[in-house]
Amino acid sequence: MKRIVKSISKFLNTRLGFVIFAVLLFTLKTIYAYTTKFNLGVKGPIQTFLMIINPIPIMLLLFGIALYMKGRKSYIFLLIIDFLDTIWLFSNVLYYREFSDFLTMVLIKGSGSVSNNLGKSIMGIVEPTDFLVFLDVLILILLLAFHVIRMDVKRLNWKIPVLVSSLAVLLFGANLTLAGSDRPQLLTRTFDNNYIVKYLGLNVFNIYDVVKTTRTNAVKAQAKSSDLDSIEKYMKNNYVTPNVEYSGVAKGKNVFIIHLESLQQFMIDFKWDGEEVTPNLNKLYHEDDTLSFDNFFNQVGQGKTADAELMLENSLFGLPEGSAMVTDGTTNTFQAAPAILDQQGYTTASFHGDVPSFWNRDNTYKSWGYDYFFSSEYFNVKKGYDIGYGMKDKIFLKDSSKYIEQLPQPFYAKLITVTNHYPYTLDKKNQSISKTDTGDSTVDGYVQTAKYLDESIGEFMNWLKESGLDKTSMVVLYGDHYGISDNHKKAMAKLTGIKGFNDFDNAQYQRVPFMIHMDGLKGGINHTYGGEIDVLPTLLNLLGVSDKNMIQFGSDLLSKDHPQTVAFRNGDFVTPTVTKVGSNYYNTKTGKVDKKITSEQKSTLSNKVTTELSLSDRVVNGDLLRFHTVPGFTKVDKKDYSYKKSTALKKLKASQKKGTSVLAQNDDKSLTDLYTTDAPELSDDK
Ligand code: GP9
Ligand code: MN
Repeated sequence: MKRIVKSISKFLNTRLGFVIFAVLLFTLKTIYAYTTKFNLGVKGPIQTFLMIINPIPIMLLLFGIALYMKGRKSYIFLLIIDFLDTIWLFSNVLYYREFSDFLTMVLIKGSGSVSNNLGKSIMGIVEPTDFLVFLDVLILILLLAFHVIRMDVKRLNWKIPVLVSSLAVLLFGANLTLAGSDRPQLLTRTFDNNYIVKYLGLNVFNIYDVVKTTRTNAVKAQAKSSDLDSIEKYMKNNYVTPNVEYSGVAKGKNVFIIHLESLQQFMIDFKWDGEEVTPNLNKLYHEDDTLSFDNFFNQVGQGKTADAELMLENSLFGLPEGSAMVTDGTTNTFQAAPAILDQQGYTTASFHGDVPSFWNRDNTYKSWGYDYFFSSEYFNVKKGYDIGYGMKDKIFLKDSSKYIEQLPQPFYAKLITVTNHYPYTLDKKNQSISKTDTGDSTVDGYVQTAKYLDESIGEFMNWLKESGLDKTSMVVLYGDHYGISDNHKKAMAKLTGIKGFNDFDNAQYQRVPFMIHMDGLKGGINHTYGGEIDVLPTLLNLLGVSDKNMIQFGSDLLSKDHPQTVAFRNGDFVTPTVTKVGSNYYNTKTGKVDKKITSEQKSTLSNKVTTELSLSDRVVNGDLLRFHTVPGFTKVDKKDYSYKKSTALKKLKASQKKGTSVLAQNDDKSLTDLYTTDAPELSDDK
């Protein structure tokens, strides 16, 4: 034992030993911070392992620099780096407590959007245990000051520092590979800052953030207002006059946008086990006062949900890589649905049962002008309520009703469901239909979660009826993207009965539900080809708002002039006659390769699609909307918005004085009791 202590102390008295000891202490305190100060959502052994080891490579690299030096200054250097990095960790702990997100370059540069007077409130939010993150620096200083550890001042053989740095790089490579295997496309799709910290560590997240921000800033800095000329011209030349028959029919109505996670159109009227999977949606779909679309496609890229949200509320395409909400949501200028309607007297709110940082919603929604963002922080999320990407839909929708009833009318409320999300797992007590039998574990659970989603929508629609909101609201429902990717063609063949389900079929199965339901609306099933990019112009026309001078890449689906070329993010497309997938052109009606189509026809269609995609990319990458003025539209000032729970709830309460919320109109008696749900978790609570 004595011998071990002696050899450890001997090792610590070497510079290499000291560096390794410092890395170890830093790792321990980081784990402490990860587990007690942040909410990284670590699940399973791989993620736990990565969370524990991810500080090691970068700290070894940084502290290892001390090995290239000699004398006392090498120790001082290490302590300074240690101290500075700890201040950084400490700042993140405080920022996270307030905003559930990490500090980024954009925030620090104080673009004004989200700095939110952090300085002022720091004293109010700091907790004594936060200072524990400085403990390791203190220990190292004391050990040196009291000569428990002696400084090793001689120059080391150059091979040692080189070896340590190489080891650090190697370890980082291993960390990255393992992270990539657990979460493919971690860095390209971007998702959520929490993910990068969980997998690669806080420091790596910062480096990643700086590189990414520098790159996007450079493009924006070069962009000038004249870049907009060709885009404005394109808009003018391609403007589609909306259908006047529908202009303003929903003027002044409340608007519900219901996001049906991963729901594909083929689930509508689909039967399994002799039973309809989505009876509630089917009923809506066939109702006389529902405008239903059966040739409506999702057009998302890697940003999936985020791309769908961007298209639906801005009529701008997602980017070819990553998610525009993440890369540009905080800084760009937008002319989005919430801001447009806000200026028409609407209260605007988004509801989502997940953390606010996912897809950078917490920042992007401010740029879009959302008055409120009710994220998981606003809900009482108990054990068993959560499933993968947030609260289970039945609980989420039910609990949203207490905020909905407080929104001053007219309001625009978006509700984002999550339960029907890959990998489509659902606890036994929530299952109400048996799994399909394709033998593909991803596909087979899909009908169960889709049915659950449908039931939750049924309950919600029922509440709208009970509360009287159905008479005063327009309800828009849409599926955001495919649920079953093209990696499951075999299972899809079995499920749909399409023999040899191929690329053409996969393109056709990008159809997602899109329905607009409103009392007295002239409905029916509309066969127009269109997609998510067309939603905003369609809704604005129904709401009686002119989009004439806006930069929007879609057009009114109800217009007889609506061009029916649906662009996919990768440049493929579908029209009523032609479907392009890769280098193949198919006849949309027969599914056969189209041999008659001329190369001229091919390039006309292809050019139209690629021109639109690239013009949209130029708007987003160059932040060109900052140069575009729309008469009557005031630019959003992000500083006007705060989603801090206490501030928002105070504002909501104060807004009751207007007397326009359903709650106020019901003499302040809550209508949430009228909400019936069979969510087993809620009856367990009683
Ligand atoms: C997360 C949820 C899922 O908040 O919206 O996003 P997705 O994985 O579908 O893009
Ligand atoms: Mn989604």
